[in-house]
Amino acid sequence: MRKLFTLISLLLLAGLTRAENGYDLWLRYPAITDAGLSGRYKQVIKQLVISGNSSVIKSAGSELRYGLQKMLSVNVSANDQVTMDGALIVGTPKMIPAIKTLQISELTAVGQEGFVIESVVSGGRKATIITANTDVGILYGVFNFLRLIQTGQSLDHLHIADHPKVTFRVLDHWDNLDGTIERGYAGSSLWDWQRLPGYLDPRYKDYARANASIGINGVVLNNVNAKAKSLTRPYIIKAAALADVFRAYGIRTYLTARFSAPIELGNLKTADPLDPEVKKWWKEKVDEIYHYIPDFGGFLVKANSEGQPGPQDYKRTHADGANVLAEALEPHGGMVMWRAFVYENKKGSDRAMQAYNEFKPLDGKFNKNVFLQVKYGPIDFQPREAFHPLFGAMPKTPIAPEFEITQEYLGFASHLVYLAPLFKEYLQTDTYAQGKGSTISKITDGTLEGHQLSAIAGVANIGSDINWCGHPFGQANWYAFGRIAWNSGLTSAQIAEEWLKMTFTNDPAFLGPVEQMMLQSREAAVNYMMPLGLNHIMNLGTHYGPGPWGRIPGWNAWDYHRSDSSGIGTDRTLSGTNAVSQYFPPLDKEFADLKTCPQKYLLWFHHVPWSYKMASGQTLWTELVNHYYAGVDSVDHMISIWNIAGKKIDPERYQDVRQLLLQQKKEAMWWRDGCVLYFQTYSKLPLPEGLPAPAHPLTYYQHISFPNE
Ligand code: GCW
Repeated sequence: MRKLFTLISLLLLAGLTRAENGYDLWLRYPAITDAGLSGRYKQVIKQLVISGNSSVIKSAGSELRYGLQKMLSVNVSANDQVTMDGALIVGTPKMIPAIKTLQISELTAVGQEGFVIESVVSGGRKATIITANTDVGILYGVFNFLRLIQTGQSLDHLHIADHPKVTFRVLDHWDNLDGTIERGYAGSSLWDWQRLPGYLDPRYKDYARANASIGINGVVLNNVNAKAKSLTRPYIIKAAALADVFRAYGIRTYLTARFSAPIELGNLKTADPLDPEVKKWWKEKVDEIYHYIPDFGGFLVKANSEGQPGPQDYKRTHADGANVLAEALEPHGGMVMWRAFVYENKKGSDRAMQAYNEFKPLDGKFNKNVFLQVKYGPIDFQPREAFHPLFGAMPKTPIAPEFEITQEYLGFASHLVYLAPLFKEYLQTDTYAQGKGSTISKITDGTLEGHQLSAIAGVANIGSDINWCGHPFGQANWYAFGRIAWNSGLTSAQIAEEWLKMTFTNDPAFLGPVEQMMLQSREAAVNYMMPLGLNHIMNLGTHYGPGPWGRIPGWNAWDYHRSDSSGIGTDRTLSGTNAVSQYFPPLDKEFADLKTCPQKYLLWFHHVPWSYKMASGQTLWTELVNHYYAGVDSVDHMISIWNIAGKKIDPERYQDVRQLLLQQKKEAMWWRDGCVLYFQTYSKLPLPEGLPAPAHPLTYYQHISFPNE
């Protein structure tokens, strides 16, 4: 009888619990089942004292109550007096006298967005305070406090003071007004332009919560390949409705600006940035936007790149172009994020050099509210590139690095590739711009060149899929971008662990192995796709799957790998394009010398003989092939980890990831076998001993078609 009862209640429970579909991201707040731990937490949270009326404080309060309710089943009602031990006091010193009395000295250092969380004694009673100078600081403090509980940390003797190192931490959406997303692999756009502004999808708020929880404070709503229509009044009003939702989470809204909008919308004859009518048009357009979106963040602009209009159409410079927008935005406190992603697809020119050549002479010519937004590498979000030589080369211009969170070149939403190691690899890179220690991280946060304002951007991987990102582990990249934008000193392992705990479970039998799996995943992808500095050898049309043999009008993968009977790789030394000269000493020489060039950049900077002896003592050919095989082996390893550790979580997400890993394995082999067989047609060398031969001839791999091609 009792057994039957248990069975029935279990079935009922199963019916009531929603299947895990990933929608809740890292904000699941599962109930804490360890009675001892939850008991200790409850001692600290017997009472909630929160004060402030702003929408941001309301967001903080409701998140706090929601999280505590779900994790600890405590229904703390807010009141304004501390009446017992175990109060959680939340607010700025201005709003809460009890906090003011404490005179928290750390508050001076945490600035406009930082917070302090501290265990204190207030009026003779034990309490915990979450305080800040501003309401948004409180919101970030609340998310941090909840994270302590989510990740199983102690709430006793807290003494945390934290603040972001970068001013503008922005997600760039490449969302089109028709609902499609350029390079988006997680469904269609979240923004329902048709039903905005009247209908506000509840997901807008959940999206804002997720962003605020990791400190993202800006979102660009639309694609850099922009339509002027997004600047028409109806669309401004739609954007304003989104901005109203995001504002309550400390997020400012930005738009992309199509440079020819004065012609397309204003019926002007020109978009020449020095034309007085054009200046007037932008000024009035910007004033109009601020009427509807008073805290509008500004414009992100792609100009004179891949067919987009720009100032060069009128023989003006990028600085002239950026400044006309900057002048219009400045009185309102808005920014311009001007992209440095430019290249002309001309034979004989080295694409990796163009942005530097075009922008470096403009240093010092941009208005003070302009950022130059620079991709991490000079080609295009490849699995690994040499870093962009513009970092450090324009000390008078604040530079915002641009990362791709969406996996355009890293297996879309099918491959598990944890990107924190990639983000960090670039931020830690030393440019030597002002001697040793001139890291991209210091250029980004403004400390190296003495800029007050700083910015960082990530191209979003978010869409309408139920789990937001397509691949359950794609969420980790969104999470990691925010955390690293906040503090680039966090390690990839720390971030992975936090995310895993909050997203899945605190079970160490899951955490240890799965964290390892994540940490090796980016190098695995580099290995099976483009090792040793190879780049741009994917299928040229889809950016999916291998295509070192690829040719489409205007494009030739060979231009990137340059294989011939003598060797492989692009000579960017003095005997080649001399791109090495764009780097600061000693890097220029280090990269130029085959012996000192870091192996990971080898084929980026050099054309290397197949028989060249590598540091390992093996020939280049052997080592290249070994990298490809090691890449596939790593995916095998990831699968074996997941097969065991993955069982520690819910069956839905376990199966989801398992299926995707199996697909990744198949495609890693497609990459490996296709590339090795193709390069073998040049090297004419046998596979290193002991490696299994590909299952099919080269033509088989060359003809694997990809849906939607
Ligand atoms: O990576 C390339 C993409 C384009 C993209 C462009 C850019 C938005 O293939 O789809 O366009 O970069 O960054 O502007």
